[in-house]
Amino acid sequence: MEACIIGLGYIGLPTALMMAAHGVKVDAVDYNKEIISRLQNGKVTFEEVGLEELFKQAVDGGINFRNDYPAHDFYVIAVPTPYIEATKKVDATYVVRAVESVLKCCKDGAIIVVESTIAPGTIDREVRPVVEKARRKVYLAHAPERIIPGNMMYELVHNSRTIGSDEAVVGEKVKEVYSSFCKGEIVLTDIRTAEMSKVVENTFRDINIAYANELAKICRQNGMDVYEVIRIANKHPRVNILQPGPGVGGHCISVDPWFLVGDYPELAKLIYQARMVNSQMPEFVLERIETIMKEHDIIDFGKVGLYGLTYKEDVDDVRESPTLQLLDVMKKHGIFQPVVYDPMIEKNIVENQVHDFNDFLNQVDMVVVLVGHTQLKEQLDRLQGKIVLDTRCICKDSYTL
Ligand code: SAJ
Repeated sequence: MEACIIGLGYIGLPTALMMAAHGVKVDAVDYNKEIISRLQNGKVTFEEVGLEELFKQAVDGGINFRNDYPAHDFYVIAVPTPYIEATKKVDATYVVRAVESVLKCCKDGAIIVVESTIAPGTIDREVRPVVEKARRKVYLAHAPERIIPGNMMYELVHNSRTIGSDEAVVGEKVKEVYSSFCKGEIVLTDIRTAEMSKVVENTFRDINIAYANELAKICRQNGMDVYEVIRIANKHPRVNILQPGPGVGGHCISVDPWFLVGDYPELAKLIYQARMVNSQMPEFVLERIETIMKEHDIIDFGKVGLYGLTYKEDVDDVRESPTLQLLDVMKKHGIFQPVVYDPMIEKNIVENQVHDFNDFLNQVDMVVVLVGHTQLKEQLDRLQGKIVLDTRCICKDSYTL
């Protein structure tokens, strides 16, 4: 079996490596020369448990990293699909460009699988016309990914997957390639259903988190412990409320629901409200910080430290991170930037960022825990003597949301 994976980001790279490690002959393509040269030099491009080990297996399996698009009969496109801020609709430009490039080099009868998350109907509206214009005989499919950063290696192998295609025989062919490594159930359906089910999954999670966040605000007003309330409610066999937090980040849950809002503004009311609740959490965190500062007569934001810059624990991804959202909110309010520290981030990406935990602790009187990295969980005693606002429920005897 052969496959060409296009776009070696958070999804494309592990997928390419997984296939190559399981006997598929893989060409792994990215137009970014820096990424390719890094991979060719034996270095992975982001941190994920088990990724380096998988990388070695893929190299042993003969994976080929390249900038150009080779002739193949099986392509997987895993490029970014941002949303357009003004319209809330999906921006499928990268997918369309990748398909255009594939159409110039692919073999007749090739299968082009789009893995990138797209709004329902995107393939019909934006990809098919490109194929028709090129007058090439190719088959389209959609195989949205489901893996969660932090547990990618396990989930790539064990999660169930969905494959949407126009003809069952194409779906079977795609299934055969994914079955090289995927032990989960592979469900075949049509393209629109596959597009919709992916967006629906992430929207479900966003709505559930919004419920937890709204409960946090209600409980705060009434002086109740939201974590205890949720813990008890979840004892009900059909209740499973998620956890409140400082906001929802990452490139999936904070983005995909917008695709439905953008396409169905009159219908997607609940989805819109959930997005608003979650995106207003940084404002709520700021209010909590200010209340606690007042209680302790802290007037200088330079004495406040934000722990965590990534969008969630133990990843090095800062896309749409609640901390960055909070810093934006602070800037809007004209607040001097507090000290920021994240053990997972080596580069300087914000002002007043320090790179040493001791430095961080020495500079601040108050610590706002925005991400529950294992690094902190393993040494919570280091926070002793600090005023702590814990938005992730990992510390005892601290202020909470
Ligand atoms: N969060 C909370 N409370 C919770 C759970 C999460 O505030 O109880 C926050 C996190 O801190 C983070 C954000 O939500 O800021 C999203 O994190 P996440 O761990 O829920 O999800 P992602 O974005 O890392 O991955 C999601 C997953 N989707 C679902 O669980 C339905 C993953 O399976 C998808 O593959 C991924 O989106 C994707 O790429 O679409």
